[in-house]
Amino acid sequence: PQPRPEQAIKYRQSAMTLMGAHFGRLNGMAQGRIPFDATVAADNAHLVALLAKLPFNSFGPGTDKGLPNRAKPEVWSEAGKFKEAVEAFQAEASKLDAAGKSGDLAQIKAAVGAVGKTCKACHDAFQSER
Ligand code: ASC
Repeated sequence: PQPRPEQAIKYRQSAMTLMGAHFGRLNGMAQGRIPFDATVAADNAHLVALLAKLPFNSFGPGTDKGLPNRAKPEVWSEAGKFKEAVEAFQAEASKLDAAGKSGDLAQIKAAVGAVGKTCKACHDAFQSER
């Protein structure tokens, strides 16, 4: 059975929160705000790639309401575009994992930038303002 809308919303929001935490550490290292540690970077990149698989099955029909959330109606009315945006993000998250495994800060920085663009593109199109 499908989870209730409130469970689906809570699930996807939780996954997004965790992605933000782990991506934030990489962003900090990419920007020099957090000292670069190749092992920590690799672990966080792997977690982002795993977490990237989680939230997007929880935008099923009827999950626009049930708990406060910022999904725009376009998630459902432009489902094909939403799927493309999700897949672009997931592809960049996989590349981030590979960059993390390389241990090379320049590669990690490039991959963090590319992932961040796909986060922002999807949020701009499909997430409403606070
Ligand atoms: C983050 C975060 C996002 C993205 C986005 C990148 O750390 O929480 O949504 O990066 O801001 O532009």
